[in-house]
Amino acid sequence: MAPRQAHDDQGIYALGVADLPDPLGPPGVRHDVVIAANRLPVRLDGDGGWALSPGGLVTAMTAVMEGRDAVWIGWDGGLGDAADSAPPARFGDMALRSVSLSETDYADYYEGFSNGTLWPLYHNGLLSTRFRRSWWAAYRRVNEKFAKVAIETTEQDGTLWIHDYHLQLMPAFVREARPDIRIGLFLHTPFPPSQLLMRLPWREAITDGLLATDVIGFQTPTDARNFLSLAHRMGRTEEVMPIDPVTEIIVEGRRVAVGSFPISVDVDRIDEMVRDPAAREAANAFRESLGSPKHLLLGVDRLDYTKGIDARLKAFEELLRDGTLDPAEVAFVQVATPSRDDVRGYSNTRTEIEQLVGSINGNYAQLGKPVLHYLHQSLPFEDLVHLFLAADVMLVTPFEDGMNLVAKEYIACRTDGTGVLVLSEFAGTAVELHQALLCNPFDTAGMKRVIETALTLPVEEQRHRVRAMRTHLWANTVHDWAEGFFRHLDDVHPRGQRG
Ligand code: GDG
Repeated sequence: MAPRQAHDDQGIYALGVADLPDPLGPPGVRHDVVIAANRLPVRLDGDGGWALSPGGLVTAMTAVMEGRDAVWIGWDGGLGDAADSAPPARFGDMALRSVSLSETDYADYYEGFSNGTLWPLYHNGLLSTRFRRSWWAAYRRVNEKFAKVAIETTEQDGTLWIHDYHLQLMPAFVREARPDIRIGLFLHTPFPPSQLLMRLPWREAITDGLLATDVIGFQTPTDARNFLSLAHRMGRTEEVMPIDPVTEIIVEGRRVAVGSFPISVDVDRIDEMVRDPAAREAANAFRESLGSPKHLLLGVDRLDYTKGIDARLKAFEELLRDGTLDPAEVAFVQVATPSRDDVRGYSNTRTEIEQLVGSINGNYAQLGKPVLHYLHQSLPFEDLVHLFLAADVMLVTPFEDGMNLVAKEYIACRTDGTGVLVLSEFAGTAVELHQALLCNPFDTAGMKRVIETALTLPVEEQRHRVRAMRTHLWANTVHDWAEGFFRHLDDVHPRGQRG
């Protein structure tokens, strides 16, 4: 098959395979299930060892890969050939294969195209989106690099599950060289309306990259519809067959399934942690250490401008200012996990948030008793569980979020049925957890009213809502999510059918 050509505003980019290795690549250890994501799931801890990284993708995938013959391909976080940063060959059940990045790759592919172009564009252009041709060239180059490793690592008729917006061209490179591989891609971010995506000078190549998969998974039906509308506008869909819950399209005579596969959490693991009596004791001790406030509010997010941390702090500040909240009765804990520190825009977000924290405590704390406890740190997951157990009200207020696992983790921790989840309408989670108190993070007055309602919600009403959300979570776990995805791959591209 001739390499597909994709236009951009500077000419033609060939998504060809001229430089790719022979179909099965050089001999080596091959795996049945290959995960590809920008980063390996581990990072150096402070003591020179390796630990699991925080973040939604890692949390979900480590849960579902337990006990499988899987390898994870990703960047190890080092630049150039720094041997001291080489990750172990295995971590837990999973083999690791690193992809190395040069400083230019990092600046142009990661900071540039992935986080300066795609991340803001896919979050409705929240921070100004920049389009640079050198970033695009690096994005292509690094996607090709990942593809080469996947081609070498995946066994005949094996499964390659690619994750997220960093690697949307990778399927096209892999498909050209290894049509036997069953390729799935799951996008953890939202997928924007085609009207917004059409601004991207390389929209054809991104569309074709995604269409080279067998299954493309999105977080919500809206994201899937947005992609289908783009593919239609690009004239790529030969036939469209809605087969609930996916839509199958025919692309160059090949079936591709496009659907919504809402990601979830490992509820049984969380339940086990919560039912340990030591967890309840830790939560109580934590609450006492804050002076046993009448109301404890909590926010847990990666420090990212999409998460709406500033919006919720402004609402909290106004509630204190207008006397609705009494600083003697309330405590707010905000964990803002360090993230993408060196990407443009993130340090401004951090500065803004920290100024708000200073101003709120400056005005409303008492000596030795802050009203707002702010941690710019990554905590062990056990500590997060204790916080979820201790908090009366969980504030999840992103401006735009693919899903938001924190909201689901909070509900999974509330074994006694109490607690209130205040949830942005613009998180994918809001499509599923209807019993949360929904808010619009762009509307400060509205958000204040919702927080007030949350603080006065009768316990019976809390239980009614939390129980309904727990029932939904137990019927839709992270394992169900992964199995659903694999099932569709088996259906669209049965093992051994091509190649
Ligand atoms: C993307 C999409 C989508 C957070 N701080 C710490 C920590 N975490 C864990 C949480 C949770 C995860 O990280 C964050 O979940 P989010 O859903 O907010 O995810 P993002 O990182 O934005 O990632 C998002 C997700 O992918 C999954 O598809 O939901 O929409 O943007 O699990 O508990 N974990 C630990 N320490 C921390 O300080 N251990």
